[in-house]
Amino acid sequence: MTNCGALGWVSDRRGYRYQPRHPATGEPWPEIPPLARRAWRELGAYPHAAEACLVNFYTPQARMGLHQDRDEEDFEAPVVSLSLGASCIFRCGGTTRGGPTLSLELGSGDALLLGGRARLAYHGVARVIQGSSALLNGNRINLTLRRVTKPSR
Ligand SMILES: O=C(O)CCC(=O)C(=O)O
Ligand SMILES: [Mn+2]
Repeated sequence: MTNCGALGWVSDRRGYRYQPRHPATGEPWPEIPPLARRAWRELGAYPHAAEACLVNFYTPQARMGLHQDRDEEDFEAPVVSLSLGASCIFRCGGTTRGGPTLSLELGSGDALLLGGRARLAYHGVARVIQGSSALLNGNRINLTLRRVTKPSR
């Protein structure tokens, strides 16, 4: 729904891409909040900064289909995902579409890392759990932190 960080994930008629400015305002995205940067540093164990922090907003009815995060250049970098507000049922499978998945509940404050062999795992949000949190009026926010470009080593 929106982004912070050096690069934001946008979609329009031309497709999907990362870009440094908000498509409507032309402004740079706001900085990634310090607590989210700290989660990236401490959980990600990756020696370069996160460049993108996608902010997904889920109404109680919203879902996200199974997909891989593979529009980044460096799969050595993990994806760090932070959940806020309503809990959800998160599904995670292997690296091929259609394989078995496991379901886990993500609550407010939970962090999930897709890294190593799981970096390209298929994943998605099966549903938001109603009545699970007093925060955000039954809605859920997810922050997804990613390294987009390959660092020059
Ligand atoms: O909302 C979530 O927990 C997952 C979000 C996600 O997979 C994505 O934005 O690529
Ligand atoms: Mn994803």
